[in-house]
Amino acid sequence: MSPDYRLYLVTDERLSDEALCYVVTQAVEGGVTMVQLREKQGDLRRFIHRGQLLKTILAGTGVPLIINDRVDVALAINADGVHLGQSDMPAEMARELLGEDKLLGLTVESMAQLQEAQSLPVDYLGISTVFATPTKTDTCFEWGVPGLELAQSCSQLPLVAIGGIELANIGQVCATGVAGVALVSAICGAQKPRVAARELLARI
Ligand code: TZP
Ligand code: MG
Repeated sequence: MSPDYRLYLVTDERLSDEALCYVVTQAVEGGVTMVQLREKQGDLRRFIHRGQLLKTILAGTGVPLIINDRVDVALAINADGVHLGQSDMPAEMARELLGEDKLLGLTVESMAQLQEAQSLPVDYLGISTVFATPTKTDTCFEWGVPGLELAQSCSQLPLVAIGGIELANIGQVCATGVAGVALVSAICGAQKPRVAARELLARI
């Protein structure tokens, strides 16, 4: 069965362990189809610990757990996949280590990267960033909706759009035909993550 990328939650590392577990539990109840654990600042122990917490929460839900950046963490906790950036381990090496059964995603930040990625052994591409977002300020390019349409027409691989996506614009993003949308603040920052996820899903 092909993965369901439609509503892809990327976690906010500022959440405490308790808040992280709460958000993910609620978001899954609300219908998120994929969860990525994203930890940029903390140490490796913390990353692994939080990965184990989410593995427990997601067990039996059918929602895959993807680890951001780190193939070793994904292997250590037997997560369902890895999401790489352009400066992480090369996709070929990650695929070699992960085997064929794990999901592998790669962020692309330009048309050139999108085209280059078509021949890589990845399952999907993250299109970053669609809109400017305070959640990630070191981005170099905004695709916008027209850019997303162009990307979609050029890619054989499923695309997951990320950056500044919220209830107000998710409809126009999904209308481009992308396989999914990835969000941090629209769910992690919501008072009621379950309600937020449900409302977002309803617009997809
Ligand atoms: N990569 C590109 S934009 C982004 C990441 C991790 C953050 C998206 O966060 P938000 O809050 O959904 O705009
Ligand atoms: Mg990365």
